Amino acid sequence: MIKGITLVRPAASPEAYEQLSSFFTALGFEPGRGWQLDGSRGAPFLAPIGNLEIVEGPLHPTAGIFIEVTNLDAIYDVAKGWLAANYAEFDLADITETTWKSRIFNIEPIPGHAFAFWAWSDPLRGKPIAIEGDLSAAGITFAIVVARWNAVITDRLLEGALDALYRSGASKSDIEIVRVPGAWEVPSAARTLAESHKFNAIITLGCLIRGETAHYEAIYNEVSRGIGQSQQDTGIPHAFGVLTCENLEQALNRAGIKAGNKGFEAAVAAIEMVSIHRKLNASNTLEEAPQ
Ligand code: DLZ
Repeated sequence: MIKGITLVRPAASPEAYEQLSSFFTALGFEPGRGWQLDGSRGAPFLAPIGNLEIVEGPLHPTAGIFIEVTNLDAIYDVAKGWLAANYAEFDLADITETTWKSRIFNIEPIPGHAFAFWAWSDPLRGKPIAIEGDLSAAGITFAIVVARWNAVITDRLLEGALDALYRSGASKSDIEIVRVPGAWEVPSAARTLAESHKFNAIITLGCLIRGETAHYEAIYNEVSRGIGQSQQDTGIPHAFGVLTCENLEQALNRAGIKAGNKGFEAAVAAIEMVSIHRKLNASNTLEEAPQ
């Protein structure tokens, strides 16, 4: 599965590194998790959508980096302000029309690093038709509640959940794992963690097997109700990773043997829901803001 694309721009000096970082921060890019290793360092800047485009025929005169924005004039003003703050003299060409129904401007914040910023002229063109969550877990805090009952299954669910979180950029220090005796205890631990407001999302993991649990229905109903209620009452996303299976074979299949790993899926859902909550809250705030 292709997950993302990273364009690497080597900075020729520490000053170039700092200046480019300052430029992209000023433009409102979301910073990613930086790194430092063996004399190298990296400062990632995240964009919600990326793609790799193969082009034949004449190319636009700038660099290969095209950054699509929603409000080109605002970005132009910020970019111009950044140049003015960093250089006594600078050259910034006006925004121009392209042949592909959009507007564009080129900028070289430091020599050798050229970027093109552009936006569709038709404001509805290229706009996503739905709000969707991003799958970056960087900067998100998670609590995972995992039942010890049927540990052969729940350990695999936990492994799957951690795999999803780490591969999506979560930090070890942002993940709290809480083990409870059985599925029955999952909702109360989940609720306590949610009410602590230390976590952006709760991931619940457990496994109920009908063949071995006479009061399976009673436990299942209460567990799902309790987790749902904690989510509703606290407003914090709770991902549901409690398996309800007919037998052990079915449980193993859902814990990574054949039918995916439901722990992994629950963790991905948690990441996505945190992002959706943030986007919905941001758009509500914008709508409520005075004009
Ligand atoms: C008691 C019990 C039974 C019979 N089966 C399961 C199960 O399949 N999965 C599970 O997670 N927990 C089970 N439990 C334990 C209860 O969830 C609970 O931990 C105990 O009843 C103690 O409150």
